[in-house]
Order: sequence, then structure tokens, then C-alpha cells
Amino acid sequence: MATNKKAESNGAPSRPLNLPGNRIVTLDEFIIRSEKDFDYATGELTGLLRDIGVAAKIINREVNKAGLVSILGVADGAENTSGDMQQKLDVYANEKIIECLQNSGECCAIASEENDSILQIPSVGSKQSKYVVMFDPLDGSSNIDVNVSVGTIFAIYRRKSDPEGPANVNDFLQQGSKQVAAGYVLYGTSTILVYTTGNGVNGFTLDPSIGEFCLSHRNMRIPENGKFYSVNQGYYSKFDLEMRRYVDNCSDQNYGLRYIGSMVSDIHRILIQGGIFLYPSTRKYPKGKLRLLYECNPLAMIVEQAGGTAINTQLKRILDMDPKELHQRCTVAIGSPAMVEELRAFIERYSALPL
Ligand code: AHM
Ligand code: MG
Repeated sequence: MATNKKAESNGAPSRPLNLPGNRIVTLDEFIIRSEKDFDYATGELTGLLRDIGVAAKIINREVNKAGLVSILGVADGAENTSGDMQQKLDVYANEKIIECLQNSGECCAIASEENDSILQIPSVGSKQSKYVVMFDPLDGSSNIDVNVSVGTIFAIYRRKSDPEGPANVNDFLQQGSKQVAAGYVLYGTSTILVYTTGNGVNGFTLDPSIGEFCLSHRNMRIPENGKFYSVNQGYYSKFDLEMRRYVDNCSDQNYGLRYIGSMVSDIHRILIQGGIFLYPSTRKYPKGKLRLLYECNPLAMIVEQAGGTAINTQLKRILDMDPKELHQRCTVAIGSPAMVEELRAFIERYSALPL
């Protein structure tokens, strides 16, 4: 079984890849070179990451022409399992990722925000895959109609069940610390794929002229501190006392407020510029809105691997949470370590006060 030598590490690779400095390194080349980081690698994980890269290019093409074609808009008024309106591009992105993963047979089952339950992937030939993949095909999809960035988020786990039999839901209900790889694709002013296999974080920008993701952000490191906070402040009156006090403090300290309404975009900005992203409990979503397994865990792994912190508002590390169900929601506070620590102090101080 492939063992990730750096799976528990939190930060920069101790053995940087020997990459050519004077020419373009494509995602495929990088993934193949990185395979050497895994003992007994069979190429399955490499294949999975490449499948996701292909799906990302296809989704990117559609997202870019969303304003031009009739695909734009709500898909027959359909709602997904969580009661959110589905956009047509959600459905399209979901189908394309499933197709790409299905064709290669590099994983044995998948779970998506857009599907109620897990999907078994038939094995291709005699291949018995040991991986399961979870994803949110198009996060922040309410932004599509207004030409604002959206993203794809993915997480890869090693299955726990017997590889001879079918995968089951327990293969997905694993702590985020067990992720073998995680990443996102941001369809923004340019399209970038960022991923980690537990050995640091790297970003690849799509060069549309050659149709390849090219290494553009080597060994990404989140700034220790930041000047921006990212939260839907419209829900201020529905936050708990400690969160209201923290938000007041951000304002008192003249932190800038940035909130795109697309978690991938907000997290990407924070990775590069520093800051904190919050989705606390509100009256509408007492357990938080975002989904633990395919939104919070993969982004928490990325941020931790870049040197940041990811906790819930009960101050538990996101990656140590025990999932109980596929579409479970959780509260989040993710970002620069100093800012998350400042929030932690507020929560400890104000939650200790008598009601
Ligand atoms: P989605 O998966 O239905 O698109 O919802 C997730 C998105 C996040 O990307 C974003 O941070 C959040 O929902 C915004 O929610 P709100 O409009 O309540 O602030
Ligand atoms: Mg989502």
C-alpha cells in the first residue's frame, strides 16, 4: 500500500522536488515526479490527480462560456440534498468529474455535494482501486449568474473496507487527517489548481494557449498574520456573542472585510495575502453552513499544509473531527495562524461569561 512519507507533516517539503527552474513544469509532469514521494506507489493516486486535472479543464471551458450559452441558470428549479438551488453548471461539473473518474477506474467510489449517497465506480479491467474521492463540483455556484469566481473542491482517501468487496459509506466517514490528497480549482481571472499530498502545497495556473496547468505557485506558504477578515457580516445579529465581539474587534483594528461568497476564492486570497475565513453558526445554520467532508476538510488540509490553522468554533481542529454523515455541516475558522489564535482567545473569553 502506498504510504505518504509526509502525510502528518505541516508545511514545506523536507525533500523538495528536483524541478527544472528554466522551463515550464506542467501539472502532469509535476504529479509524475511527485510519485517518488510515495513508498510503493502504484500510480493510482497519480492517475486520480490527472483525472481531476482533466475534469477541471473541461469545467473551466464551460464556466468561461457560461454567459454565452443557454446552460446558464437554475436547472429545472432542482434542489440538491442540502436544500440549495442547483445551477445547471453544478450538474454539468458533477457529471464531468464523475465521468473522468469513472473512465480510468482509479477510484472505487465517489461522493459529491450533488448526490444524496455514494456512487460505486465499476472496476476497469482487473484493477481494484483502494481510493475514494469526495468533491464539491462547483462551490459558490450562486456566483455564476453574476460572473464571479467559483471553484471545485476535492478530497481523496484510502478506503477502509475490504478491496475485494464494494466500498461503503464508512470509507468516506474518515477524519480529515486521513486525507491522502486534497485540493481545489479556482475558476477566477485565471484558472488555478492547488493541491497537496501532505508534502506542501503547490499551485498550477491554466495556460489556455497550450491547454495545460503550469506550475506557478511553488510551495505556497500562508502569511503568519493578515489584515483581512472574511465572513458574511450580514448575519451579524444571528452570531453568538463571542463571534459578534470578534467581528467588532476586526472592525476596531481596521481589518479590511473581504467576502466573495465563494469559499474557494476567499481561501485562495487568504492563502496568498493572509487573513481569516469564518462561517460560524447562525440562526438558520446552527451547525454552520459549510460541509465538513468535501468543503472544510480539503481546504483545512491545504491551509494547514501551507502553515495555517483550521478549527471549528468549538475550537476543535477541523481535521480531527469525526464525521457522522456524508453531508454533515460544520462551523469554520480558517486562515493565518495568528488571526485564528486571536479568534480562539475571543471565543475562550466570551464563551466563559455567564449568559
Ligand atoms: P454552495 O456549496 O451551495 O455553493 O455553498 C457554499 C458557499 C461557500 O462557497 C460560501 O463561502 C458560502 O456558501 C456563502 O454562503 P452565504 O451566502 O450564506 O454567506
Ligand atoms: Mg459547496
